[in-house]
Amino acid sequence: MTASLAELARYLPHLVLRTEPGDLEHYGRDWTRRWTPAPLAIALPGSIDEVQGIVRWANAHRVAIVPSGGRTGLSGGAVAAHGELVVSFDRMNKVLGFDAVDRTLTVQPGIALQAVHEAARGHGLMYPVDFGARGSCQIGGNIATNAGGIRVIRYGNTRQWIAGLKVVTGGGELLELNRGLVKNATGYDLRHLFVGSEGTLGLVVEATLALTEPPPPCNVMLFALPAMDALMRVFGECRRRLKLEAFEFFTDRALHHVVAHGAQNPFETASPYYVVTEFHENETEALAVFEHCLESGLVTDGVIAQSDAQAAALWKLREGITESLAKYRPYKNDISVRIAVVPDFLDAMQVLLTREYPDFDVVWFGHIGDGNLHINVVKPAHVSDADFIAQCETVTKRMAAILHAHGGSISAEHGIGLVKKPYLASARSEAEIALMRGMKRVFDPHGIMNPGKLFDP
Ligand code: 2HG
Ligand code: ZN
Repeated sequence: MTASLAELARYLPHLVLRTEPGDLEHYGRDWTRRWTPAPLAIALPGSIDEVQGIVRWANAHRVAIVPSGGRTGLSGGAVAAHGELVVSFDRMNKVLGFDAVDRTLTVQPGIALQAVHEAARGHGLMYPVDFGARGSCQIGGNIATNAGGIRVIRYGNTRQWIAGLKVVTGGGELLELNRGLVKNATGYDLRHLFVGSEGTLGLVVEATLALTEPPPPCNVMLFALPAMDALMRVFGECRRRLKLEAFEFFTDRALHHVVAHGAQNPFETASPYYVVTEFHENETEALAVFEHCLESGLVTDGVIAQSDAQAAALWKLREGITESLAKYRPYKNDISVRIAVVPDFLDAMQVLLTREYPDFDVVWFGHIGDGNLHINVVKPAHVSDADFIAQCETVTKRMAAILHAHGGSISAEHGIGLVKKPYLASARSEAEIALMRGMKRVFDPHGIMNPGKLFDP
């Protein structure tokens, strides 16, 4: 143990500190698996006081802090590869309170998203942000990245559900932001600055989440589509006639991987594109939409779930994609454009990717109803890791230029972290980035909070 760590242990005698190699490895990385973890130690605070104590100590010793949730991030935001102190919220994972009148749930940052869902359900309500990593990701990380997921189309991103936040800034102050108020016209809403700040301004130590009514029982339908240009037309039809909870797409390559990983393909013949959609209406209205799309040649096949088990099996085809690809450690892109621009943008992307990756396995899927596309590129066996990353980065640079031309964003919901840092300027102006740097200096005067993420120090 270094002298400064020994001092931290003396200063906060109840703080759990870990330095075993297995822990350094485990807590030093996220799902990107590109960087070798090398943190100084792992601190597992049990209270807000301990978090403040850690930040004070880190400022005094100029030790960098990497906040750590479930580490399911895909942009390297939770990577600790340079002797940082990882602050994990694994021990701060409780529900602190529920308010039936305000319909809010107050939680510690280390609670898993799924546990938030269960707690809300236990009160007859719903926390609507949802995505595949729900069992492992933590609410603090969701807030730090303004996580999106499969129900943004109806409920919006995490930001919309944050009624209040307690944060410890990089300077060590404890701020209580918005305190659950519905209306609060008192100047800058600092709460929203912390949502999506990727741990660069401070640490979220408590969150008050807004809850809502659960939807009526929903139906889940899977469509097979013959061509990419049918996608947005099917979306238009579904959005016009159905109250959508989700509208997600994936390609035949995605289906191939997810089926190889154990999911069931309900179709006998292959199609290039698929859509899974969930909506409030009954089967009759859904079948009318399906028949209209079939007659117009927009879809070639479809299945409507007849039970919860079948609905889950259809969802597995979409939600299982990331896990089915994990063993290849694919290069990931998470991009967005305005919904109106999606068709033009898809055309431009198809030209780029067909030209740049003629023989690569390129897997497209995502939240197409939000204009958010995930593009995973699998490394061919004959290409080295370094050449693969170099080629993907060249293509991403071109993609960033196309995005810029279409007014889009290089990161829709995964954050910038380390992976997308070189492309930040394609989505944010020089003036914006300068202001962001200035804000970091205000909240984190010694630059100890997640340095090197989002932009270079
Ligand atoms: C999803 O929508 C996640 O499933 C992960 O955002 C996307 O693995 C990915 O690229
Ligand atoms: Zn996603």
